[in-house]
Amino acid sequence: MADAKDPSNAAIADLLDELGDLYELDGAVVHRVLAYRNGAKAVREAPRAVAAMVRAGTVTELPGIGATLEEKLQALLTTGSIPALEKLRGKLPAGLLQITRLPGLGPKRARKLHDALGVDGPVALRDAIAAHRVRELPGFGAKSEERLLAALDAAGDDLAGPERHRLDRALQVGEALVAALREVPGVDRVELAGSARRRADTVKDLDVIATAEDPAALLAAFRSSDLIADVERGGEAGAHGTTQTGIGVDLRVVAPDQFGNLLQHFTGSKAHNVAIREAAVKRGLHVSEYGILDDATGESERFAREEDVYARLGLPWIPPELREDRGELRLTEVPRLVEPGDLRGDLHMHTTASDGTASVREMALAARDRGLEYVAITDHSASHGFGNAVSADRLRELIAEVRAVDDELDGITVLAGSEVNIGTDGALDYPDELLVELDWVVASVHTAFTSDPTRRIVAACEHPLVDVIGHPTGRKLGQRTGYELDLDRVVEAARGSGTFLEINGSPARRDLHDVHARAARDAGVLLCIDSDAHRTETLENTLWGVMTARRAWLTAQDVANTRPWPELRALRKGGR
Ligand code: DGT
Ligand code: CA
Ligand code: CA
Ligand code: ZN
Repeated sequence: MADAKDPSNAAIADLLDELGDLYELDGAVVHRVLAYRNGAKAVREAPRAVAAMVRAGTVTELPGIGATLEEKLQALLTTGSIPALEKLRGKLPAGLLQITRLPGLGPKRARKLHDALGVDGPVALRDAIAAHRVRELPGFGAKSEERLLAALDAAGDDLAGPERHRLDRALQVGEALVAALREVPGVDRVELAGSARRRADTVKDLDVIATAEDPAALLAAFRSSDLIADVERGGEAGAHGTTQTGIGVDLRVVAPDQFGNLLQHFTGSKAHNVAIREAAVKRGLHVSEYGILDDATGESERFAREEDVYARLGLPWIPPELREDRGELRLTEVPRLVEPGDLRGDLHMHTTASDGTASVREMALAARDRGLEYVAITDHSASHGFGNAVSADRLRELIAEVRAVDDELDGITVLAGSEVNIGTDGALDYPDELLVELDWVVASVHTAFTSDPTRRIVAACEHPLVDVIGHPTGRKLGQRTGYELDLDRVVEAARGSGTFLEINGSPARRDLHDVHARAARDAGVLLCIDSDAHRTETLENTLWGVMTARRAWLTAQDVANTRPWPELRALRKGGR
């Protein structure tokens, strides 16, 4: 922690976001608004103290932070506030910002409500709706009132935003912290426990379990780590802090001979632990975080190794990803879960042809460097609406480009594909004569989420040239829950037609979700783990997909793209 009084990165990012929102409400030009949003994102994602960078004069090294933002941050650190922010806060009420985040409103319309009706927040908005005053404004109607009321109800206390953190962001700082603590002299073992170790989609806080000959040195290192913004409490046995990125950390220092018990306990999940205790009682054993008490002897046993905790209970060591009380205690032998190294291909990625940032050749080379045997280039079709629109003619050119790169490069097979939008009628963007030219077709819903997505996805499964459904539920962690989908019908359509379902590895998606992916596998559907990379760096997204697949109990056999391409090619239903 650089200086006890410095604001954390998360706090700075919130201020920049607020500035962006207030400027937008104030009607500022769009690039100004974006500058603050980009700056907020850069600060939020920076693992080390941004306040310290401002003091050192190096903050403009962060992408998206220029001289203007640097000046605002300097003011914040020297005076404790940003003058422009104070001015805007005086002009625009805080409640107005909250309601701009309601779906269907946004800054322009929120501003109209404010200026015409004096609406300054959620309470005033409810009153205005009840009095039917909103519908009188141009651009609003009775339907808007209904929708806004529903949005207010759905938002509840949560208008301010989500409190959980995406796993990738939690692991970025969690793993760096664990690595740093392991380096401290006098420290023996440090492990991440909790939901982060179970590779859940999101985590509330990080749990770190450690043993040390010199606990004081460990705690001192934790307090002074520049990954940690602030330590709220602490004693000899542990501490509770917050990372620069705004994630809580529970650090517990334990005796070496109990490390296994505590690691097991704090890895959870709670449901898994409850099930373990209930099963143990039947064997005359009482499990707690401190040890296992045997009724027969009255003796409590402690274990340094987690494997020995499970062995004492007559269980195989259960991989953390399975510890959700979903039947894992009935395993006599743990299946060999899929691993990153099992993936031979990646069948969903974008290039500059649509909304990616790298060329076909660059993506192929980067994939080869990562050890992949094959990739499919799957740019968006025309109706996707973002990036360059790939018309049918453009797709023909792109296929030729892919074939040329494939001929040129050794050591990687480059396949021509597309991520085709599923229209509201369930139809695809390209004619069948063109789709049949492709090696791989991903079909996804990107538009009109409320317009019967189940029927559309079922129709896509039944299309003979569709190989896989991309990000089947459309969820975005912390942003939207996904379309209202009848997953049983989708799984049944996929099984009946021989269509694969994707586990999209983007850490914001991880879609299918683990529970659904497991149901799909149990029904006999093969899953594809894809990166959906839009740049060469995010080819590593398949790692998050593998984590989801492991939580879904999948083996390499259950994942289509662990096979060599000739074998997978023969499994496609298309028969082309
Ligand atoms: P989260 O919400 O993402 O932080 O999820 P966890 O699983 O990391 O939950 P957390 O941090 O509240 O607690 C860490 C672990 O400690 C949890 O997975 C199991 C264990 N634990 C916590 N509270 C209880 C409890 O009341 N009973 C039992 N049996 N275990 C608990
Ligand atoms: Ca936790
Ligand atoms: Ca915790
Ligand atoms: Zn997509």
